[in-house]
Amino acid sequence: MEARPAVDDAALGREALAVLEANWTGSGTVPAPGLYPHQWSWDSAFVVIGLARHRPERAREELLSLLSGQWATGMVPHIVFHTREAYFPGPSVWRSQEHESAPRVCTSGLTSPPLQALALRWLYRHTGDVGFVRRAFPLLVAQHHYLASARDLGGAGLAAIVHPWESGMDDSPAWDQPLGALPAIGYGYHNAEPAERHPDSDHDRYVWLAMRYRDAGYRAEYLRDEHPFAVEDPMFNGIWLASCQALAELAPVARADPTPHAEQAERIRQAMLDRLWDGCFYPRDLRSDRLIKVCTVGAFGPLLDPGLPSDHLHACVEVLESARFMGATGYPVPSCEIRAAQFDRTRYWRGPSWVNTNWLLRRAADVHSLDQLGRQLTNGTLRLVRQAGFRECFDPFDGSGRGCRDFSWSAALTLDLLA
Ligand code: 9WN
Repeated sequence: MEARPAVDDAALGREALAVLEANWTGSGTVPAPGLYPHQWSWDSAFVVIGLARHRPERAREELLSLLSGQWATGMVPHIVFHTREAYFPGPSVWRSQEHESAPRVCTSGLTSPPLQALALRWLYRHTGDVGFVRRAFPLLVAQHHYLASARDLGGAGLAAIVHPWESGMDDSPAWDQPLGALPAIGYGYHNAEPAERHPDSDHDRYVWLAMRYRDAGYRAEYLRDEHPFAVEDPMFNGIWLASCQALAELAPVARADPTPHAEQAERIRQAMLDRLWDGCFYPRDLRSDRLIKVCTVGAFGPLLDPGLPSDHLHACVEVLESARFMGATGYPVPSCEIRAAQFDRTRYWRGPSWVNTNWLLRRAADVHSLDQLGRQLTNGTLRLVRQAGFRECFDPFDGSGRGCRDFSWSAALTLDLLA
């Protein structure tokens, strides 16, 4: 493990702000220099959350800059390309500009966990900026409307992801089953990626799926009737539910009616209980109509809901604290349960710990007043970044850093955890 000189809270906070300053391009914060040279949707929302208290003006710019990529359908894309930096798949693959509903700036054609309303609520909590809430609120209502209409592919009130990239957890073992059901593909889209990221076979499938959707004109009917990958994911929907509740809370500020947002949250809760619960929350593969029975950190997304029934809450927390997850590793929270055959402490979303999922679970602990769990998550996460720096992810057993350095959400959420 790399040794770093001991840093106190104030110095760690200054380092975090310096990373975010360096990753600001003038039109958004990149997740990390080099590997991710554009603005990614949920990364950007985490940056807004981290900057809300310290640099509210920058946080507002960050959110508006992301929302400049919103499509007329309401869809907030998972990548907004503000600069011409090379990235694959870039604008020439997505071809967003061939679509009437696309914005002027180039974007991807997929979406990502809808964390923006929660981020807006965070910003409002720290700034009390009514004018900004009024400006951003309708855009987020449109985002939620898109999810409730174009993405309710199962017809039961949940939003389906149509690509592993939409989960934010690309190579999670949760997607092995639906990806394995795709035809054998040999497109040869080789990526010059380190082994701890995606093997070529997975990357081929990612690109193939994205291009099928593009070639179908990014149409909702195609997603419903033909697209071969459609999954109801508990983390995506848990975040959406939390964002619906944030819109309900912000509605009076925006002079809007909170009721539809509160009702939407209730629909999501009920549908997750009816469709994704089997002793723990699991993703549902809509194409095989089966639960995907591997327990990953995504299983804990519904904990973000203050209205989660107490039986379900206690069962989830028991799994989280058990030797399947936090109870066995020195650091919170492995991205896959460690007893699963697919667990791999070295590979991206198949084992390593991530600051963003730790932060989401810390938020869930706050929501349910689980103070000890909250402290464990906060202290464990701060220990990771103090020891290894603002890395992309971390070995859950020894805390060593993995992936990129100077990773924006690791820095941003550290600022929030330090507060
Ligand atoms: C594909 C930017 C993004 C994060 C995702 C993370 C990773 C991209 C990749 O990086 O995804 O979008 O190249 O694997 O999995 O959560 O938003 O940081």
